[in-house]
Amino acid sequence: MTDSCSPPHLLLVYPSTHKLGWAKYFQLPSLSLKQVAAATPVTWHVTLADELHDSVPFDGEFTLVGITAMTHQASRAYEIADAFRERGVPVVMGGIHPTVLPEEALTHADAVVIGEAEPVWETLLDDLLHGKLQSIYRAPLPTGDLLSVPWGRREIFAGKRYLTTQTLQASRGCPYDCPFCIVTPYFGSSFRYREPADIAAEIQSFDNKLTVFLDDNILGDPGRAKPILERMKGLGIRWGGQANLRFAEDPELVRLVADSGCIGIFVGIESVTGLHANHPKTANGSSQADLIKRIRDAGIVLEASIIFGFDDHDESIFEKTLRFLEETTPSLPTFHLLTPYPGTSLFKQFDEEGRLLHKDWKRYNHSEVVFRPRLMTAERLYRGWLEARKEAYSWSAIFSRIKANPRGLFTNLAYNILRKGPNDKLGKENS
Ligand code: B12
Repeated sequence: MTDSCSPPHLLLVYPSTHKLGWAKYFQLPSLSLKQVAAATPVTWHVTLADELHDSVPFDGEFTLVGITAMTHQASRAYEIADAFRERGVPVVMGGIHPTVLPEEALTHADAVVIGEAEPVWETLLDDLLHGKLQSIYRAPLPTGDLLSVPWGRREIFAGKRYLTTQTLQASRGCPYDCPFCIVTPYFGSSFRYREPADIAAEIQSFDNKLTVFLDDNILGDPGRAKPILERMKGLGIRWGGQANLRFAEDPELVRLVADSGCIGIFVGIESVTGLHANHPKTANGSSQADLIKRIRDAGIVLEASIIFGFDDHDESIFEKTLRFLEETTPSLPTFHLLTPYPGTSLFKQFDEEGRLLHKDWKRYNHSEVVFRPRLMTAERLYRGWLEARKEAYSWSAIFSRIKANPRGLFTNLAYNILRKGPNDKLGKENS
């Protein structure tokens, strides 16, 4: 603990389950902790320990330790929390896993923040300093369509090398309510956008051109996204973000995305069999192939994310998906194993049907099958996933994608080559 004269000291910890080698320099730092730091009063000294880069300073003098956790990080987060509490340092946990399972997190922490930190964080810190820390701080479920958050506190990343620390959000929330996703139930069923002027001002405070938006779906509401993109046009940045394919139904939006400096967009195709009839995320009118082509023709790198393991997937899904990718040729595909995260309707369904193989959270990582698939064995699903990755990153598949995406040729080639290594080899260690 610090003495009463020195400023209170907060240690924020990003737990890591594995070491990454050189690849750690190409990661994005935790936006969650950047925003928790930003919401912390300036009277506090804030230090970050990102386990990808640092060892956790267990013997440092801290007033409070704050730990974030997605589900696959939870076990490591609990180990770290236990070690600090053994030394008498209070621990608060936040992030998606403690938000969904606060009682579990409280067996390792003194307090848990449920939901977004901004509305409750100052109260929590004040309570701590006055010796009346509560165990649960529950932020209200977000409503409305406006988002007001402080600019991220980037200086906590000083001295560490990342792809960029220039990450931000233009919006939070998503109404689509996909069964495997946690966003709608916990972060609100509307798109909440920041004021375009505030976003542009934050971007202008950046030193370099590369900017990454970490929204759930930055283009989800075209009417709100367009004024933001209009402002970005003049800023000379190069940006990447995540959206859903339907944005390409609006040719004006696609043009604005390209003109505002977008170099790459990550899109959840999810399943080539469609999510379910009439799901709002599934494009209607234009085919997925048309939309992918429209993005490609605008010179935007499109990363198409595919998930294997839905209940209508049998062994033919791997072949169907590979043929779909051959026909539509997005710049690069990524493949995930369906993972029923706690708090989602998928988790509830599989739990009720007795189909969860275990609740060992560190294995809920998109690279292991943690449930019994309906139309094939878990082993077949795992093998099909590995084989599809290998085939999609064969040289011939890469070259046909590059040929179909002549604009941005070098960027496309570089992305594909970087991805080839991890996708190429069969075996658990490469997943
Ligand atoms: C951006 C993003 C990413 C980026 C992360 C970039 C980065 N380093 O910041 C990238 C693309 C790398 C990514 C990767 C993955 N992601 Co992701 N990602 C998101 C997304 C869309 C936004 C997260 C975010 O930064 N939000 C902005 C911040 C400010 O909000 P926040 O994280 O909620 O944090 C707030 C509160 O939770 C709270 N809080 C958070 N931590 C703490 C800590 C303390 C002490 C306190 C007090 C409060 C607090 O306060 C914060 C400010 O309000 C979310 C969806 C979502 N809305 O959560 C999915 C999400 C977090 N990702 C998810 C997953 C599964 C993954 C992957 C495992 C997928 C994969 N296999 O590829 C990987 C894991 C990567 C890893 N590092 O291990 C899941 C997690 C589900 C779960 N239960 O674990 C989510 C929820 C998406 C979903 N569909 O369900 N992801």
